[in-house]
Amino acid sequence: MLRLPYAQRAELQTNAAAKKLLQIMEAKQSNLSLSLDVTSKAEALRLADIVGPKLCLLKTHIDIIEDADAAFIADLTALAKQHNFLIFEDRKFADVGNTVKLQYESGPFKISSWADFVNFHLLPGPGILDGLIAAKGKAERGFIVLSQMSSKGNLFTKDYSQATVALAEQHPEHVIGFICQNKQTKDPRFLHLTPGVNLASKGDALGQQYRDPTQAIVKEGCDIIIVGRGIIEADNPLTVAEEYRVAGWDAYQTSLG
Ligand code: S5P
Repeated sequence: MLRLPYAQRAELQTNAAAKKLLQIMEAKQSNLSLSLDVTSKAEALRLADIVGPKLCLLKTHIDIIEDADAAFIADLTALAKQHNFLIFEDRKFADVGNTVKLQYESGPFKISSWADFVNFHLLPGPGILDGLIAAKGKAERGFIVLSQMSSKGNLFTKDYSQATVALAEQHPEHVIGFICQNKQTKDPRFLHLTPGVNLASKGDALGQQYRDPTQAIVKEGCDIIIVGRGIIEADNPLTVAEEYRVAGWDAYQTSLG
């Protein structure tokens, strides 16, 4: 499955945040996203600082950080600048457009003011994307639609996944790509971000399913690997993050042919 280099794909982008992400991927030789699934801001900032130089993208679940506050967001966005990565809040919005607009721009987290990317389910229909687009927030931001999931027994069907691709194709300036397990479209404008990646494990006791970076990128055609516990539970997160970065980059080089 041959692909265009990130630099060329950056040129095709009409979404400024996606263009920036592809430029960072090229500059840092990284298609690695860390899933920062820890519950204290001190641990989150410690990990983001250590592993940040290896990342193109940091994925957050802001609602699991017990002491999250405005200072945390300020510190995290400062680290993003310092280490040159973007931030993706994995909020998985799934409500009617007006509620999602409020969840995205209001409440304690004001996600639209700091996250470069957020993701959403298409389950409620296309009004959810209209709600996200209508929200106030960062000038440069993009939306990622969940087209598939990594978990055992999930209810995503082929038709549903195809509907998410059709939506993305109608809004390429807003929808920058997919959370998925394999390639959804050959259109090089869209990024395929894939969770369920681990070098040492095949899954967990709660339905997660893993494969390695080579499988995800070379065989399944994904672009960005999302890794959580594979890195954050390692004795040396920096060393292991570098292993994932190299594995992801080598797989990308292979996919270029
Ligand atoms: O299908 C999915 C979609 C997502 S965004 N499967 C997932 O696991 N995720 C997220 O990726 C999940 O919420 C978690 O934050 C991360 C995977 O973490 P890991 O520790 O299993 O690598």
